[in-house]
Amino acid sequence: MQILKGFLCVMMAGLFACHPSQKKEESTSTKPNVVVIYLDDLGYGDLSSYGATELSTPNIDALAKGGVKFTNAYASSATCTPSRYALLTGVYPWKNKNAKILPGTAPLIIDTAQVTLPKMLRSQGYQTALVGKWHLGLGTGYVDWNEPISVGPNQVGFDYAYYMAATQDRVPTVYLENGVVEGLDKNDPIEVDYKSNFNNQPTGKNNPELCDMKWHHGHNATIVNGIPRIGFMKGGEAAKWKDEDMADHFLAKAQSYVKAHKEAPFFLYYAMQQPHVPRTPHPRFKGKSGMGPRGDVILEADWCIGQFIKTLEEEGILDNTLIVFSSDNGPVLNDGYYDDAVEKLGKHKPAGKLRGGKYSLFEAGTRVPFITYWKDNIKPGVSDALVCQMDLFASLATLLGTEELSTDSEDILPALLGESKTGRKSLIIEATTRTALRKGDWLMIPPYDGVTVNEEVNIELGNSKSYQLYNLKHDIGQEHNLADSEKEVLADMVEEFKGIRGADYSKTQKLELQ
Ligand code: NG6
Ligand code: CA
Repeated sequence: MQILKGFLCVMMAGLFACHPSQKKEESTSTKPNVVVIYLDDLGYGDLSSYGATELSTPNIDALAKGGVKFTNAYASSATCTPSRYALLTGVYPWKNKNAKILPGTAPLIIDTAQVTLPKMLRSQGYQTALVGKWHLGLGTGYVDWNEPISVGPNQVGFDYAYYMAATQDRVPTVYLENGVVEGLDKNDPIEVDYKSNFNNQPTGKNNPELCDMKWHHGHNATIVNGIPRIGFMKGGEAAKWKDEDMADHFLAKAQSYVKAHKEAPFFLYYAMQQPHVPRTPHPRFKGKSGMGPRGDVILEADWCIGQFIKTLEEEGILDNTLIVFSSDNGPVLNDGYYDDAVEKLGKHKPAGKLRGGKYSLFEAGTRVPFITYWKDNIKPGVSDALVCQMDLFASLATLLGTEELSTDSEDILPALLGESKTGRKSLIIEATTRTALRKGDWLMIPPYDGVTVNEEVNIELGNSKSYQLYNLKHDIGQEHNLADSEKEVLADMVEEFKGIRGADYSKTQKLELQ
């Protein structure tokens, strides 16, 4: 169909104007490379291009200035695994009961038969790669870290994958390349367990004197590089990563990948680890933000992005590369370690004007920086179109002229290219299995019985025993619940929510609409 449309456009050129995104097909002789730069726990207010005054992020700001900066863009969830699941599959994460924060030993949660973003791109002639954080599970049950691991990223669409299994704060603290632990000494095998310790090895809980970084909550098991982690790990000494080098390490892998694959179109999912805990800036960045390690690693990430873009430029491929920048969920300060993130915050507001943070159904949980950049191909500007990371799948499929796929992903290509300010009409957002509906300017949160504040991280979760309804256009800080005064809007949204959530809707409801 798309090919036919393209053909007609060529035939009728000069007579009728084509739809702008169809014109794009003809004007771009080759398929653009696609790079998704995905940060971990970066908040809506953490970039100078998004209003931060206490931190300067010039390299990301340059993308925002030369591309489209979105102000109403969402990760599908307020935590990592579900957001990444949605990004890569185009499917709402609450449809998969396993799409929740995973331990390092969890099995792969993407079905190997499922269509995925990298598989779709591969079918269009792309080479596909992951560099960075995975956190979508590996293997089918028990994982032997000393043998090649199948299944993982390579079985769901990535030709090449260089990654950490879960998070920096979870064991195993090693890099994997295409399912094989890098640098492993076979005489020092790795064992990982999330329930019990190995032979009374030191832990954060029992041996605080061995920790260079102090844990606040969780994070009290095996100590690696002076940092207590989640989970127990034994062996694998030679393979362990150096936390302070991680940013440089992933950058070098991303750079060498693009240099080696620049001849054919490539898709690179560059999943950076900052500013997730433990925050371990390279010494070059230590103390540079005046805000402690959280600020320092944001500056480090910005520098890495600058270096990466320089590589695209030097290789002569920047103008044929579509870059999408975003974050997997909103910000958190104390996520389990004492690292001065709270104490040295000063006037900085990681969530900007938004309420809540990571783990929250309030806006700061899921509304994140989102930038599209494609030199000379995207009309720069600021867009308030409602978009979700999950929509990249259908939008890129349209860009490449393939058949539409039946997923939750919506084609918002004209918005992503800066040609239109129209995005989605509505979106379900999720925070640790609780869901809410965004529609137009409105956000409706159904009643949830749970605690209203997660005291450990000091973040409001968005729970209330009553319905909440906010007009985000006039009340971005979600201070005024209009559920009582805007009954029609509420009823309409509850109806739509029921339709989308189906049977799950009743399970999550504690109170009926009055
Ligand atoms: C939580 C961890 C938190 C972080 C998060 C995952 C504790 C107490 N907290 O369980 O530190 O690792 O999981 O973050 O262990 S995410 O960005 O990958 O979703
Ligand atoms: Ca995250």
